[in-house]
Amino acid sequence: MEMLIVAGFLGSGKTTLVLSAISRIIERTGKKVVIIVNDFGTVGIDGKVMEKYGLKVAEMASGCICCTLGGDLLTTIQDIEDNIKPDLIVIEPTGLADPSAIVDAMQHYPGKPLERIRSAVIIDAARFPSIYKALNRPLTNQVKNADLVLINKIDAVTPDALSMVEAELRTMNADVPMIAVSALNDTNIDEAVDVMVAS
Ligand SMILES: Nc1nc2c(ncn2[C@@H]2O[C@H](COP(=O)(O)OP(=O)(O)OP(=O)(O)O)[C@@H](O)[C@H]2O)c(=O)[nH]1
Ligand SMILES: [Mg+2]
Repeated sequence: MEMLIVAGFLGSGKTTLVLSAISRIIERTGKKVVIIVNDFGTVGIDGKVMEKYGLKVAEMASGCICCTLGGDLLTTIQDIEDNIKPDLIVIEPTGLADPSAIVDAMQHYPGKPLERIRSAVIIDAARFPSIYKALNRPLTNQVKNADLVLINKIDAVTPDALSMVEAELRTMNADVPMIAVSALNDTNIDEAVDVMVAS
């Protein structure tokens, strides 16, 4: 079993991205996928959507995965492993969760050790200037520890603004793959999936 953590601040487009990427991931890899989200946010994921994609959704009712670290998350994952036996678990934590906290928590996972844990961090290009100011530290931590950075909502910013975002993010992590996408318009999602499923 592998894990993909899709992190990013509130409203950055995590759910939209997961929904647009997931059918491609399944098509590309033939994997059995489970998604864990801890709230459905502004984008409705209902049973019908899930059925269409052949997916199962486990919702963590009790708030932030990052705050309830340990017990809840590990139990949920163990439950999923025992009952569904997926090849891949996709986790969408709440906004402030640092993916590395989930990676750390998984050190204590009592089930079979995961083959791989990867994290993609979604950055909201449209709100980047204000997030950069107000949440610089958690933002920097997320970007530093990411395996993939997706700059989202490029449909909503000018090319100049996008270049500025890219330049700032590069100072936080010089080597990470960085892809500018629009989850809403399905722009560059194939490229993002390439990195997500790369072996
Ligand atoms: N313009 C634009 N809007 C987007 C894009 N991706 C997502 N959105 C919008 O941004 C809002 C938040 O998207 P979500 O996918 O719910 O974001 P989220 O990160 O899952 O949000 P939370 O789970 O509430 O933190 C919605 O209104 C989306 O339609 C994009 O690429 N471009
Ligand atoms: Mg969401």
